[in-house]
Amino acid sequence: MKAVIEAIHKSKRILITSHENPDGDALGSTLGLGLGLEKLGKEVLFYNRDGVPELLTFLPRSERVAKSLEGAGRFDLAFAVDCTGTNRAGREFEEFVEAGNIDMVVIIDHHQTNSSSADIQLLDPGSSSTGEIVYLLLKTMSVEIDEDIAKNLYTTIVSDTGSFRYSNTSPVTFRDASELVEHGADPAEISEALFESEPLRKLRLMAFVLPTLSVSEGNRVASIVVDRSMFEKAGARREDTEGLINIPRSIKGVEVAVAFREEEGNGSPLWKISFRSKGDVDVARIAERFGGGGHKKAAGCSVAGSLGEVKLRVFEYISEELA
Ligand SMILES: [Mn+2]
Repeated sequence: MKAVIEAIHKSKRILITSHENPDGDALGSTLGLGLGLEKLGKEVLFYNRDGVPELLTFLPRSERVAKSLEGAGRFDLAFAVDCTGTNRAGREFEEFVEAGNIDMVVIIDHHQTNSSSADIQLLDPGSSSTGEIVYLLLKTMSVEIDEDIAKNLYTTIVSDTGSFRYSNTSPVTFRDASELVEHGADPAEISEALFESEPLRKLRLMAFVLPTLSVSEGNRVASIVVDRSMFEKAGARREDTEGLINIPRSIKGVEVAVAFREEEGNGSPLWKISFRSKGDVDVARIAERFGGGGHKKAAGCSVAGSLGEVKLRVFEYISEELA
């Protein structure tokens, strides 16, 4: 934390990015941190490879998030927030760093597994969200938390705790949320924006996904599949798969929920796999065996191959972890 604050004080131009296909924690942390740094007189550029999904355009100042780094210039400092490694921010960012456009890179993250791909890493697996760490950082620097910052940071917490339902919800989470509400975040407004503003095409996609639901290991494992044909039939976008894993996760007795999502591969099928754990199974360990990562309760990886093959391998590892 001290090193990060020192780096901020020494910097003028700061770039802030997050992981591709960003969620509420990724973008809320990006914006909350950047708006805070602007209060310290810093020049900030917000960047995300995939931009802002429709669902998150309610985040204050989200229109400032750039989708390209072309002509962005040089930066004294860059933050990759909610990232297990700088590679999570995408190829363009990595190349931008490699080209020498940034003097120092800092990762802020709450995931358990992390690659040491940055100059400084501010990590706390005990935090519910990256936003909680950003909030602590801003408070430590005595940044005045205004309504825009409060709304962004409150959203990070609500997103990553599933509205204070998951096991990462701690007394600190409630304290932080309470303070952010005092600073102007409106819980009802943010909940409606996050959970009751789904595009119709997402519900159409769910109608195709639901019949793929299957259970194994005596109902301890449940999975769903989202393939390309379902996307086409529903007119859905990639971002519409956000939260679909809650379907298998919601079943009584399920300890491990899995979602297989078909990606645009070069010829051969590629599956993006998300894992959620409701019990003691460490799903990061399963994801890591396929070159992915995450934390104990939520992790992901990508695996190439036919669905049948990929499922077989994944379920074998899950079975081992359950045993
Ligand atoms: Mn997060």
